[in-house]
Amino acid sequence: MAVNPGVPASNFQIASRIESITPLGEGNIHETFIVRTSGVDSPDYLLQHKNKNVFRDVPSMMENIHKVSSHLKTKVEEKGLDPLRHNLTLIPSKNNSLYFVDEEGEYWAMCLYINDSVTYRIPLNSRQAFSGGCGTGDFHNMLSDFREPLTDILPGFHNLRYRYEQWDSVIASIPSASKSRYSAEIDWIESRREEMLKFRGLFESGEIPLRVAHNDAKLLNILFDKNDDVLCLIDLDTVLYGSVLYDFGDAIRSYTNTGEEDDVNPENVRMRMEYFEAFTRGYIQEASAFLNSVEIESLAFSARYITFEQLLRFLMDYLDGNKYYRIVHPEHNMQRSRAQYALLLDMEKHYGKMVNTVYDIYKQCGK
Ligand code: GN1
Ligand code: MG
Repeated sequence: MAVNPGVPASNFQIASRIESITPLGEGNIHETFIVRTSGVDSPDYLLQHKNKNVFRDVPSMMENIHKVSSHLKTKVEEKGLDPLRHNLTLIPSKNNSLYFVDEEGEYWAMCLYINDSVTYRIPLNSRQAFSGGCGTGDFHNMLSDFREPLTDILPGFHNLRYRYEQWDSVIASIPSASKSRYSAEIDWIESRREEMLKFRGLFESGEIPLRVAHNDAKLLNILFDKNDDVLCLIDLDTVLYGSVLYDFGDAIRSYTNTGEEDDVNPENVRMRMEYFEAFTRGYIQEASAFLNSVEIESLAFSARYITFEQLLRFLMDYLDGNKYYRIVHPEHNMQRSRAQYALLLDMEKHYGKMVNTVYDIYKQCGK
């Protein structure tokens, strides 16, 4: 949808004059703009047009973000760090709301743009993967004493039992010619049903506890500084009670991929064990203090679980007529799904090594 960000931008509490508004084209769901202001010392901002088709309760989403970022702000200040750089800062609207609704009923939100920060699609070196692990573990650690209620704005988001229900109804709704045409791809999903639902059982039994998670902890959602240290995790739209394994798994999916998430050529996509090792080392260093033994034992499988979930969701959206994700061309969701499938296959191949790596690192941490 073509939208005009000018009116919403001017409805937030920005002190200085707006100089330019330019699109930032990374997200699969929302539209994001960078709002530059005049004056050497005046900050810039990120403006987002929220996708209300995916996020049906934007007010509750913004309230969740507000609660979590306020908690993180206190933690960051306790460490003596600058919360304007080490945390996401929401900018209220002119009528003191966490969002602005335009004349067409579209929702907008704004946060501070953090200067001298970098995001990556693929890590440049192991040091970045290690830092990412520390940053993600630290994020979970800071939230481990968060006790406020959060509205579950995306019920079943990383719940594969729920995703299989959605999948079954999509498969039941498509013509049999499509089922034959995509039988190989459909088999990717069917052949893993049992193992994925068995793993799901660990969440359902409570052996894997409910904890606050980011739920979209891919590499692109981590801000690094120029020294490859993590500033903070961004894009908090999906912060919900869930499992830290969703974040660990999504991080491994994105950090270890040698290609793009939607690589045109699945041959480019492999799992890089070196980055798995580095991320895991950083993560365990920060998070071993509060993780239970089932969580530790499940770290390696969580990467397969989340990678599988992503390829299922991309494929399901493709078969369902591309209603959910933003796409650049009609085959885009299939291309994403194929690339993620290539990654899953390589993870399955390396799985034994992944399990041993987690075990060795955990032992070295003296736990
Ligand atoms: C979507 O829009 P973005 O990139 O923040 C999706 C995530 C996926 C991700 C894959 C609400 O996030 O679940 O992991 O694409 N967000 C939602 O890149 O579905
Ligand atoms: Mg997101």
